[in-house]
Amino acid sequence: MTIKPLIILPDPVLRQVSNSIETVDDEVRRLADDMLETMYDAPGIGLAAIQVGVARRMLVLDVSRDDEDKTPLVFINPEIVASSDERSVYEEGCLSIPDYYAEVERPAKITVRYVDRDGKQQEKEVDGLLATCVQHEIDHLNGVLFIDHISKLKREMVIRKFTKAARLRGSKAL
Ligand code: GNR
Ligand code: NI
Repeated sequence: MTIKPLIILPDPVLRQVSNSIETVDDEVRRLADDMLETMYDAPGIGLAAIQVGVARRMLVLDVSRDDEDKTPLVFINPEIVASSDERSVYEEGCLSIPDYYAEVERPAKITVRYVDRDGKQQEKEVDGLLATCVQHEIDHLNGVLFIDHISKLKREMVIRKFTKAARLRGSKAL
């Protein structure tokens, strides 16, 4: 297993729309394992393939608490097939936008249809932090970031700050 480098804002790769996965083969399962290792190392509670530069529709999640057993989840070609009218607000962060957090409102409960790592179609109703996280990750598969759900002023401030930081990194030839 391999920890892969994370793609950071404002890298345009994060705006790519990812491609559906035709068959769940060993290569796809290896990518899932690498993504889980990368997510646990970060540490984070979710990761979309595009965050490690792979434009394929797969995400991994683990929202278990530190005092609970690990619960790694792999969703391939996930689709939201139902959303509650009830909303919930969470303070979100993103491994591709390090150290920036903001409140985002999303449906509190969703039903997600996906293919699992054995290639079997599944459907799951999720709520709480897991529902927020699945929606955050599916956004990534569509080139959408959580800062797209906050005010334009805040979003432009964040993008400006990360663009400046990327320029500095470049000039130091790291
Ligand atoms: O680690 C993460 N934490 C988080 C917290 C609240 C809402 C969403 C997330 S996802 C994030 C990891 C990440 O960037 N996934 O794309
Ligand atoms: Ni993210």
